[in-house]
Amino acid sequence: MTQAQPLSPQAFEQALRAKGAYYHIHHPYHIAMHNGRATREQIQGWVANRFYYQTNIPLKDAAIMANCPHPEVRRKWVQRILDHDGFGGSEGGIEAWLRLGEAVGLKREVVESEALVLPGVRFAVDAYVNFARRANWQEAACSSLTELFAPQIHQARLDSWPQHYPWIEAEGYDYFRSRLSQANRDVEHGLQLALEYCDTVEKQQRMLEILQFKLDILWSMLDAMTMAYELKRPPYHTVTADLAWHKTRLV
Ligand code: AHQ
Repeated sequence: MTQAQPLSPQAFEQALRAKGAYYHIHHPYHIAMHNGRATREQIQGWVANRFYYQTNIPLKDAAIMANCPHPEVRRKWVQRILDHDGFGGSEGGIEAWLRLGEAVGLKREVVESEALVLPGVRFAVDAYVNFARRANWQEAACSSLTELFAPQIHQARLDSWPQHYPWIEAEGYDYFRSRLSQANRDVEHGLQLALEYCDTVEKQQRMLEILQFKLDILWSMLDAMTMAYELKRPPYHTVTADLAWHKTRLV
């Protein structure tokens, strides 16, 4: 039996891109938002829950930097933290997301409180941050490659939401616009790292599994939101109408 050979960089890139079939753009929650079938509560719930994902991206990226011994990589990677936290005169993506919250009718303090963050969303996001803390920096860096598919989803929102949801204030869309260029820049670096690092069959197969793990994170977040905001079955709904789940980071 001949030892399987690793895919060429071009073929491995195609294998990574083929994972786009599982991107959360295909999730029914996203399709409903795109087609104008989402209610105000479902949009608000999505914005309030995705805030937890956004605020954890800099923690994830800082964990990668903490594990990466190469200044030339860190010099590029640090930009991701600045994109979200802001720097100099630039407000950053987290502030832009809070403005998206206000644009969909949520008070800043309600979004910042994380009181609306569903347990399933918190678990999925925390799994991403904890993976970045424990995996080697190359694997953690390449887990961001779901962004191969992100420009399409941001553009889709910009193309469809304004006509479907005239009640959303236009300032709220700044975040999606900012990601169109930032995601493309991120992907260029992430893909270069992945194609350099994944030079064996084992590394290539493991990286495809890692990308599927990240796709599962994004899909599972929307599953939790579906239960709460579409099926009206938030955690403990048979016990109380209160937001009874835990709301703090415990480790
Ligand atoms: O707004 C998003 C973002 O800042 C990032 C960072 C990147 C990562 O490091 O994993 N992934 C990501 C994503 C963002 N937005 C998501 C969306 O649907 O709006 C897409 C998501 C991604 O594809 O991973």
